[in-house]
Amino acid sequence: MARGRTVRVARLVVGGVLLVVMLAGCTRADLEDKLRFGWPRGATAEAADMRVLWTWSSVAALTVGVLVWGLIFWAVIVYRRRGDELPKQTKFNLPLEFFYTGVPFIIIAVLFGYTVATQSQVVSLTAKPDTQVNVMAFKWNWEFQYPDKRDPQTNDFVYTIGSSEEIPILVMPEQKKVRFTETSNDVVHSFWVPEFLFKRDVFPTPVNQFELTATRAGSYVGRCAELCGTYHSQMNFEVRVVSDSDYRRYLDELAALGNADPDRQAKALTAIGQPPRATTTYPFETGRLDRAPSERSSTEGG
Ligand SMILES: [Cu+2]
Repeated sequence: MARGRTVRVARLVVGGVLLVVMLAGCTRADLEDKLRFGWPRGATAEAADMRVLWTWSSVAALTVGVLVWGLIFWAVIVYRRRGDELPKQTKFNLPLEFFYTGVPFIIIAVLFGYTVATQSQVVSLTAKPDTQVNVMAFKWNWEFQYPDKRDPQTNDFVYTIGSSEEIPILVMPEQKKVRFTETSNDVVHSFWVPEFLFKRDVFPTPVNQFELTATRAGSYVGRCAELCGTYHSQMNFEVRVVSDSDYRRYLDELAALGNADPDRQAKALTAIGQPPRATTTYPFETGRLDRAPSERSSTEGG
């Protein structure tokens, strides 16, 4: 029996050493990135913060799981039925009951603490963000104002606005803290960029504010995530994450064109070498309810 135990201990030690050697090759960030447990690769720094919480919550859950499975199999194997005699019957075990009430409470308290810490980090506002975008939602489109730049003619902030023909495009700089300030002109909408793993309701009042740091240049579809009426499902926009210098040039172009130019969004995007129209979504067809039922059924399958 002593020999069996020695072999078991030796195996554990070798396994532990191998694990340490394997993990030593990774930095903590590498390791966390591998241990995603299904968490999507978000395009913001905030999405990465939330990923860390998810990773370590999953590790904690698996640790508890392995322990519980271990105890179950141990009990099943070690206390197999040995005969017809009933095992000793006990009523309660006070220390054990305190233990299995106390330990889960400690676990949820720790998880709760980390959740609150991550949440307040993700929604925190810095004293001085790198730039700001005002998001105005209305039935059923979006307007994006850039308070960093004014139209020299009117002295209003430069802005772009979506229409039935054009998807509104929110341009933001990469690797910069962007403060979003949301207001609605009518009902409650919700600003949602799925690849940012972030969503925030847009109220007529109070104003909602949050900050995001985009970590990957690219085009990301944005949607309204609050049922706001007939064309709610078509209330799409696009976020274009560009370099900081392109972002500044975009604002300069908007200011040069002026808020009166209806085609300024496409022109300013072209000027900074970006596709002039949205690439992730398209404007909805406004005329579809005007058509005869027979026409509708032929294109929409009934
Ligand atoms: Cu909406």
